[in-house]
Amino acid sequence: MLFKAKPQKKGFFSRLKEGLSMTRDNIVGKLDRLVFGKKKIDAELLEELEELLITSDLGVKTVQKLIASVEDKVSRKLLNDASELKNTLKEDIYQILAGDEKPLEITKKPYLVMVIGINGVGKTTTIGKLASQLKAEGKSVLLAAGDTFRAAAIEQLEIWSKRADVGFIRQAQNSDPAAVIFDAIASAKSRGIDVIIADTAGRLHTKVNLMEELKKLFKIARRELGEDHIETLLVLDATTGQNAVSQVKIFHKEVGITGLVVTKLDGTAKGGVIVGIADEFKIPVRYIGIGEQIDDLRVFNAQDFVDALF
Ligand SMILES: Nc1nc2c(ncn2[C@@H]2O[C@H](COP(=O)(O)OP(=O)(O)OP(=O)(O)O)[C@@H](O)[C@H]2O)c(=O)[nH]1
Ligand SMILES: [Mg+2]
Repeated sequence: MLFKAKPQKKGFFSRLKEGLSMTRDNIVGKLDRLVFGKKKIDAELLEELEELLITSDLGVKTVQKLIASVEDKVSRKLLNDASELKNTLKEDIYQILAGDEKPLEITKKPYLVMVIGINGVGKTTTIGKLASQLKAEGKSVLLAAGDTFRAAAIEQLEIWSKRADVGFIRQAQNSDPAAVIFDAIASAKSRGIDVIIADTAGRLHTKVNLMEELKKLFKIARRELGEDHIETLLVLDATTGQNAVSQVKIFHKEVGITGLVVTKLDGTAKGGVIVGIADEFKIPVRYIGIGEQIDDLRVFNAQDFVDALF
């Protein structure tokens, strides 16, 4: 009799580690090469370190902070040898990320998760993954097709709703997205649904009329449910690097972001951007995306992240 071993599902941590491999190579690989064979932490080494971190998308302000911390430790003789740099940085980066670790808590019913962001960052995919996770936790979920611009967008969300085995609500293409949200809320209330997750059309954060439309969605949602029933998740594509920073700024100013999702960490060397964002904005990173499959969304955990990175 022939036995065929089922492909082992890789452990949680090893999948994360694999996903972050390009970023790890970019930051830690370069760091290893930088300190290799060196002993003294001198001005020249610090300058090279600064450049290395900046080219790793950590963001200028954050890098200056990290360098200042290294200098401080060197001057206080807490840090003496170049070989200790890696651990010091790991600890400092952990401290930054830990401040942003605050998992999404669904405390009200129905709860509305509004998923926003620019085109192609991974909103719809993230919704599918999140729906599947919440369903596995025993919650009833309804997906709302608030991206009414493209018929394909509505269909894409419907496919995810089937994959995740959750409810789905839509209207015709080009209908008012505010009406879809209104409908979804009414339906969730009458059916006793726990969580609505609303898709929205990708929009350039610099396009004024699209931002106005988004604000209208929030106005309806807040009126129907109240602020404390709403999580506003901004989805960011890690491959865009520092561009993500300006997206956070503008979306936050316009509609108020309560959580972030950083996707596509698996396909990029620019994952360091998450450190800069955590440092600059006090907005929790709720989830990270490390692949296209339904189970490739992780609750953000600072310790796991730095362990996988270093
Ligand atoms: N490698 C990788 N790909 C991802 C991840 N998340 C999403 N994608 C891919 O990114 C592409 C865009 O994803 P969508 O979910 O359609 O993005 P969107 O923000 O809804 O796009 P629009 O509706 O056009 O604004 C798809 O090919 C996804 O499979 C991720 O974490 N890793
Ligand atoms: Mg979409």
